[in-house]
Amino acid sequence: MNGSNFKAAGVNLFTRCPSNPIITTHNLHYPANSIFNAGAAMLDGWTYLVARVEDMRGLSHLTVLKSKDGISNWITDEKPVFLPDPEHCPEEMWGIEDPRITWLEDLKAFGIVYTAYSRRGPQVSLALTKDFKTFERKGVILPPEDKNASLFPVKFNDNWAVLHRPVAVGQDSNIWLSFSTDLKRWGDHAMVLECRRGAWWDSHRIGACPPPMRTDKGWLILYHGVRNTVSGAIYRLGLALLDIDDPTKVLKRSDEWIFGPAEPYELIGDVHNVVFPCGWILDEETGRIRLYYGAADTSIALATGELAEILDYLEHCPAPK
Ligand code: BMA
Repeated sequence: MNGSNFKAAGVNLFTRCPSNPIITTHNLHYPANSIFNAGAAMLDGWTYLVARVEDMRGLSHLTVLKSKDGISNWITDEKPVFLPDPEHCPEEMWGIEDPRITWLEDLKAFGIVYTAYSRRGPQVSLALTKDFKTFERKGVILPPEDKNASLFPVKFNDNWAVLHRPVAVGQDSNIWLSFSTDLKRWGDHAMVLECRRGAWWDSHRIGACPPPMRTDKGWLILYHGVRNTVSGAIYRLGLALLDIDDPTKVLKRSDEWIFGPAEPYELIGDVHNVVFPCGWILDEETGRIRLYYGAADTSIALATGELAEILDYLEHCPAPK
């Protein structure tokens, strides 16, 4: 295998939108510190983003934006529709963060898994919505410390499945998969992707990004990998492919990162050197993916890629040992 060719292919898989960052706090109707890490979905021909907004106290809530072309003319809710509710949900006391949205056909609703930042650390909560106006909280589904959850859109042998990233004290943090018949009680936990340690770009922590995308080659997984350096952490993105019937089986994993901080809005911000996608949308007709990512914990940016090229690249990646 010619590594340098694959690197070139990987680097070119996603192309940044020329008008990046496409969303900043200027899109909000109220003062805030930052808007970033947004889940994405299509509804009635509109692209919806559910974005994390950090207020001037440092606590985050979720706000909804929609756009016809998914790039410009965003219509932002006058007031945030999804605020933390620490009175009824004490686990949300330090805010709610990083939503990932999955259409759950069986329930005819979008499932949103998000980080509830509790006094005991981050944990994973679930809410359902049909219209991005009202949200039905389903409560905590995974206890602290856990985050970076994203739901599969379908059941496996009558079980829902979720990727998530529990933290083992004093150890690296890896991606796990858990199953549930009712979206409430989760079990059959299995680790699917592990940090590669040492000098690797994904040596310290890894976490699933947008929800798994069903393709004819398997479940396409985009994940962030963190490497700690003397000047801080670097968040980059890698790819994996899971078996379509048994997502505990990893078919492929990219050795190289395929996207990383390079532009000023990704290199410099509240947290430097971060690209952090929580949502992507596949246009079934064109095969083009729109990837929405938080840039340096400050703004929202967009990059596009071709599903066929991404799968072709993955086909040439090694199967994990
Ligand atoms: C992660 C999450 C993200 C954030 C990233 C970089 O742990 O908290 O929300 O974008 O760190 O700060």
